[in-house]
Amino acid sequence: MFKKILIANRGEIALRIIRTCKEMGIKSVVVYSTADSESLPVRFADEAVCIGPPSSSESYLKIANIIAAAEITNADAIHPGYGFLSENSKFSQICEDHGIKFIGASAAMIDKMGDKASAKTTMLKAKVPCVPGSKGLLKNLADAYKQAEVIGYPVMIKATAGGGGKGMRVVWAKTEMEEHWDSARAESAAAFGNDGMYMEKFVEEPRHIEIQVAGDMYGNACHMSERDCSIQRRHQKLVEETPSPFMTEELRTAMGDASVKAVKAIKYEGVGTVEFLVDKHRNFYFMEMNTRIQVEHTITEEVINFDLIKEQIKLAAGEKITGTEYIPRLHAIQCRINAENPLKGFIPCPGTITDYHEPGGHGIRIDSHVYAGYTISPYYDSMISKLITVAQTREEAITKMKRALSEYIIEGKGISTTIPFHQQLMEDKSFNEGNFTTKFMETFEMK
Ligand code: MV4
Repeated sequence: MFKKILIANRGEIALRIIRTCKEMGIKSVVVYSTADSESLPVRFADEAVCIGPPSSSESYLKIANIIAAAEITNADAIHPGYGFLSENSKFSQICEDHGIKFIGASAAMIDKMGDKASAKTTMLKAKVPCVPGSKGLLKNLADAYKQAEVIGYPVMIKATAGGGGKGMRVVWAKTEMEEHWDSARAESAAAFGNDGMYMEKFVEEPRHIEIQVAGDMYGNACHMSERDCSIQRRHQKLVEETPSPFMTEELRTAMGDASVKAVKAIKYEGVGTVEFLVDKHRNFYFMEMNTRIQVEHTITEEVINFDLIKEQIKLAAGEKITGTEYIPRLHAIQCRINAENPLKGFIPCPGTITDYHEPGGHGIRIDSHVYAGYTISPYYDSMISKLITVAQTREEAITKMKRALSEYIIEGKGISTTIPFHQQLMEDKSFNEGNFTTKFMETFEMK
């Protein structure tokens, strides 16, 4: 097992990883920018190394500084958390070249799954269901027209280097193809330095359901059931829950089996997530695979009573997967509490928290790094807390969430949070009926 892990991240996930390190008897080192010198990760880690100024590109993304910090402190592994360098193949490779274990996927695996068209080809070969579409990349505009006739409109053109919705267009009819082809390619080239595009049938009003998976270096793999992440806005998730209210025993078995097949086919090592689109007929299609721990891993942990960060560390150290069958018997919901104003289009509003009180009691979990006096920096994402409730049923988890939200006090000059949004959502009829798709937030209106 590792003796010392360097955490190349900040905020709640850095704290989350430090906590598991302590429980495993592993020393922790956190790197931080000057904006985070007063942060809880810096206080709670065994060691802390300042790696640069507030700007991410000069600190949390600065590979040379992070490697230097790992060498100075003699860390034998690096945990990248989520975001930042967690799915950066160059960083994964540099860690390996320095004899430091990257607690995440190998460079080759990140590249294989990061190119969406190639990931899809790999999944098709493994017999994982995918949205009908082009075989590999589109050659040119003429090819796009030709493929769309075969697939049938509406179609979607997607950037192979994409993710988070960038470089993606719906094409409803052939008259729209040329403008979308041009603008999607320009956007992809600017965002990713890669304008490779592929095409799929457009799945209308899908749900976003993902499967938590794990694999070890001996070819064993398992899944840990699903998370429903359909409540999102501009590709930012706001609420996640498990089980999905749309799930059936049959669908869970099918999606779980497909995900395990995927993990085995690519010889995946570590914890990961296989994302699917699910249409109204409960057909499911592979969308992408995430090779990192995700923000919403918490709800899975709650329903199966299992530490996913611990599993991730154990798998990186060469241990076998702990189990092969996880049967969730509880319901968990996570609300992301962001420093954003839901009445003003969710604009970020950083500032200093002067008054802070967390809800507590039975079935409540809060993953957060903030405290009274904490300043939310404009340099990083605006998430301040993850509020998770766990109960026997979905109805009880919602009731508990309403109760917890009503107790949550986060105040400070200029600070608004997404708490009022979550309160309204928990009262929403469609949400309570489990009747929602990825389009839900497009029509949701704050009162
Ligand atoms: C789709 C789709 C409909 N049909 N693909 C959005 C992010 C990117 N990774 C894939 N995305 C989508 N791909 C086909 N063939 C709809 C989306 C989509 C979406 C997916 C999941 C969650 C929220 C979404 C919001 C808008 C579009």
